[in-house]
Amino acid sequence: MASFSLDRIPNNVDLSSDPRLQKALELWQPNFARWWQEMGPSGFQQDHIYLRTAVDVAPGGWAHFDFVRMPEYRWGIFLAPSQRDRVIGFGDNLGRPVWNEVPGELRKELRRIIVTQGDTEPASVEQQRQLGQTAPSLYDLRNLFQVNVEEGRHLWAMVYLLHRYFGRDGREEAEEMLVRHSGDADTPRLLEAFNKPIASWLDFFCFAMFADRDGKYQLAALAESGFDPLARSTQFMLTEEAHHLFVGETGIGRIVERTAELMVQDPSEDVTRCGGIPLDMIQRYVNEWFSTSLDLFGGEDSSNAARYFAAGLKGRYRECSDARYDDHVALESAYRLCAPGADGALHEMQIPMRRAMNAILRDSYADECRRAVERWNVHLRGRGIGFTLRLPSLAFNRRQGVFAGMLATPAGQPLVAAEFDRARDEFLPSSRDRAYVASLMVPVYEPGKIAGWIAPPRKGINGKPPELEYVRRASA
Ligand code: BYC
Ligand code: FE
Ligand code: FE
Repeated sequence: MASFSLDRIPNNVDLSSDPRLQKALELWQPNFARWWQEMGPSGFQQDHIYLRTAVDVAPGGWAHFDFVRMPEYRWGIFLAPSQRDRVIGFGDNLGRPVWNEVPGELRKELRRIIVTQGDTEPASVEQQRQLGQTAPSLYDLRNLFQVNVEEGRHLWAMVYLLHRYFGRDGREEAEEMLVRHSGDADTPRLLEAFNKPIASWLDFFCFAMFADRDGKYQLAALAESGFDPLARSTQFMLTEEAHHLFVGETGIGRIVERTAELMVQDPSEDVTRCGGIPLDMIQRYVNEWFSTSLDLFGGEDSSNAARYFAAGLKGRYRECSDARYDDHVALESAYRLCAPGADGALHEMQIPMRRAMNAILRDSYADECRRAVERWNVHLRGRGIGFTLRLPSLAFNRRQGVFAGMLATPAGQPLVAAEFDRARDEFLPSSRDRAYVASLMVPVYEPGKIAGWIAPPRKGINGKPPELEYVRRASA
């Protein structure tokens, strides 16, 4: 492997002027390279893949597309341009200048936010490690790797902040990012969704649709943080995130389209007989990944979230950038929280607004998810199909927050354990569903060809045709 030089890191943070930081990153980089080889995409490392690389932050020209081998991808460090005289937009420090160094009294909180964010990025790469072996097309294979290298860059973004602003403990945290592994019994990733297997492409598309979208909302909240380097770093990460959400939403959309096509061709036939994924099965995967992703918002009633808001570290979705909130202090108001009471039924109660910040961010997220699901339903209705895909209730299948441990139907109806056990396989992917989906996962690596369970993409990447050879196999 070519010896590593910081010149190879595209950056706009003037890395070369900070020898201490440079040295720290030079020590970390070989560990990252080793991690990528051992835990990153299995196979394909010698192939030439049509990838986008971030090379700048200018809106029109931030990305460069070319065929590259993944180990030679140039993981860069970019901050969005600083805004002059930017002030904190919410909480107790409202109107004060943003911080360019870590305030001592917020060090612990900031470190925790950055570490939690950073941990998810390599975790997702680990979870998706085997998917290249069963890609439905070269177009999809390329999209998988695009997402993977960009999650790698997001790790670099958080590691840069740790190295630059947190000294010795930041460097230790950066090391830990490569020591914890998704699903590891002793050193798992920090958040539950990032320890679950992503076993099939249906899981992958659901993950990109729902978990990456949590990423969008968390990053958007951090993009308005009073700690300016975090705000500028996450702002730029959001530009890449849009593609990840596109991969998820259009991935599920294309499966829905293919299933609809099979249903219209032969209305009396079970689509599994012609290799399609039935809509009720897709619904169960949606139930699973939406509920898992809701857990990523943390507790609905959270003193941590109240502290982050009070300090000006993390607000609501577009807290400062649009007009949806008129009160950025949020000390006088309350949030109506629906939660299970002692009787097991759902009741509404009031909690102080600041403690509800996780719930409010989650509400914005769920609204956006609902709009996307509705786009799939428009397609089904257009085909004359009566089935409607739905997001499950906030109360369904939760492990975090007020609904944790409650048993409910996807519609939110409380159940006792025996009822839930009996109906479980109607709500969540069953072992039969998983075996069936797994049976469909056979690789299609011929340019322009597509697996039978998914419709082809409408467009290719970066204006190229869909049938371009997006991955040129080294040994094919
Ligand atoms: N799993 O007050 P609470 C992305 C813990 S995704 C396990 O309820 P808080 C991406 C919590 O740590 C975006 N543990 O919530 C997507 C706390 O523990 P302690 C990632 C959990 O603190 C796809 C306790 O429960 N970014 O980028 O407000 C591919 C009570 O906490 C979970 C961020 O998350 C869970 N799900 O935490 C690639 C942003 N939820 O302190 C990438 C940074 C909560 O009692 N993180 N706990 O030991 C945060 O802002 C917050 O830490 C959380 C919510 C959003 C996670
Ligand atoms: Fe990311
Ligand atoms: Fe992402």
